[in-house]
Amino acid sequence: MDDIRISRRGVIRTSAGAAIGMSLFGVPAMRSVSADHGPIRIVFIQGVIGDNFYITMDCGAQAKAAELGNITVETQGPEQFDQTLQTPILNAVIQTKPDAIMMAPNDVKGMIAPIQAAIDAGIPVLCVDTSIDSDIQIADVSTDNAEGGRLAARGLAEALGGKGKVMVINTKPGISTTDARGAGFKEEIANYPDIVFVGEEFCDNDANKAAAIVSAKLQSDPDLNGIFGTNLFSAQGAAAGVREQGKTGAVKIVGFDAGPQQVQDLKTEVVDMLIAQHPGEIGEVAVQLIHDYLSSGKPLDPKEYVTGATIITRENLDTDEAKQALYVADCSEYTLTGAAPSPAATPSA
Ligand code: T6T
Repeated sequence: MDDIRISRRGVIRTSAGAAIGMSLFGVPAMRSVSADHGPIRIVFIQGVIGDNFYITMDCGAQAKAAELGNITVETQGPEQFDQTLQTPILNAVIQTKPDAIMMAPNDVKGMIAPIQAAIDAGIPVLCVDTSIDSDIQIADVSTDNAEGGRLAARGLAEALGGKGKVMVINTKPGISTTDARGAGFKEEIANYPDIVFVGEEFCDNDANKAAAIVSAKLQSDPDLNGIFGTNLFSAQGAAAGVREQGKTGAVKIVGFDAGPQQVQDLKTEVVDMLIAQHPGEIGEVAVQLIHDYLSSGKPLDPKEYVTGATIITRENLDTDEAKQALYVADCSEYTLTGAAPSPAATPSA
């Protein structure tokens, strides 16, 4: 497997064989603190509530707001990853006229008009994690999800010794992040001639549905021996399905994210590799950028920022680096990383 880092200017591939257990992309740097701004009220609308990924992101946002001073972050989100639930929340938030909104839109197309309504009301919107098919937002901050998908394919191929039958369990179409991970995975897995890709199935971001899909698939296709779960719930469900079918170890799983149950699944050898995003960094960088935007009155340039990810395996689980990448259940477990905004790679990089 390649050792991959995504630098400020793009993807750098170095020697093969060293990626597992390494921090991948995003190089945190300290950012200077300025207090010469009036009070700033930010509302953070999560993709879904109760997800350790967004909980950790909130902790990063709160920690950065406290560091900068005179900034409040109020957090809420829909009960499910569903644009019909997220839109009324955004509409209600617009009525309260915050200084800015940071949000993880539930759908690339369906959330454009609701976000436009916020902008029309004079409220700047910054997209965190997920995005929309538009450039009306002041900026985007996210993991390089396509590269994450490619990385998952290489990890799964390595776990399978380059030979097998694999599938993807995804959330639902229209979510920018998981769409990109699925696409990156499919693109990369095609480079392995002895690995058969049998398809992608969608679980609606529901771990129980993911488990049912995987159980059924293992019964109908007993040769299936590799699964990529594109996010926390997909991967958690895939692991449950494999466990239910008594196929622990025989079926290899690579999962995106690093929630508590996923870490447990890694320890009990149901899962082989996790790609932990750095949601705390996303929250920190988002608050910094909103602060910069409101303080300067100038458009953010560039508009796309990328944060890092860390590969976690049983081999490196006990290292400080891996422990720091695990998602938290509440903010008492969170420490400010000091990550600075890192522009996404440009095509010319
Ligand atoms: O994987 C994250 C996030 O990046 C994605 O957009 C939605 O799912 C998660 O929140 C994990 O559940």
